[in-house]
Amino acid sequence: MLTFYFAPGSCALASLIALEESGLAYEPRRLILANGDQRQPDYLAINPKGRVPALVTDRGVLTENIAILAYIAQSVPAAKLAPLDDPFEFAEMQSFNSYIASTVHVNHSHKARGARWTDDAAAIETMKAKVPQTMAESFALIEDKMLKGPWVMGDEYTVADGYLFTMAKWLPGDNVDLDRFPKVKAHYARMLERPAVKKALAVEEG
Ligand SMILES: N[C@@H](CCC(=O)N[C@@H](CS)C(=O)NCC(=O)O)C(=O)O
Repeated sequence: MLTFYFAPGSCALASLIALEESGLAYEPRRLILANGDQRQPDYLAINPKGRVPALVTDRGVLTENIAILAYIAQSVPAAKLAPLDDPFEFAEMQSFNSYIASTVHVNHSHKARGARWTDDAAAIETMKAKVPQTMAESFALIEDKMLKGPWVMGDEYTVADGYLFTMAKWLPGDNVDLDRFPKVKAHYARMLERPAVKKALAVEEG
């Protein structure tokens, strides 16, 4: 049995959606980041990074959305959550997921986590102020060049869709209007119709 550690409102939603799409049995464990649950010794023993998500498997703990998403997709080929038989397409999907993890998510983190990069209070404010611009620039790129439609990879739904949905959900809080990106907005609405997404959002709510 898998155990999945997540926090409401976090990037862990991407992996939570994938778990629900896969049909894998898992036990959800909810952390509250604002309470510092992720820095408690019992959680650090599971994930020393002090971050969510973490997926406990019978072979060990997996962290990082990109790894967890690929693991879920490969564990349940019948769920068709990734182009498993095509190395190029699989790499394209991972390229999308890597852009989300290494650029979009990092843009967003400058709003509330500036202290990771500087102790200078003025610099933290400057970083915060830049978030609407960097998020909008990333989403313009996704809208114009990356989201093939109707799903990220084209006709086939993949784990990348839940990751895009998770980032798009953050846009209002980052002061970016989703209406600026009609393809992303339509994708977001399409995602909300999926039973697995509804279930993941309900699990997140607790
Ligand atoms: N690259 C990691 C990022 C994980 C991450 O930063 N998670 C955030 C939530 S979105 C977190 O746990 N933050 C808690 C903290 O910084 O204390 C992934 O994609 O899994």
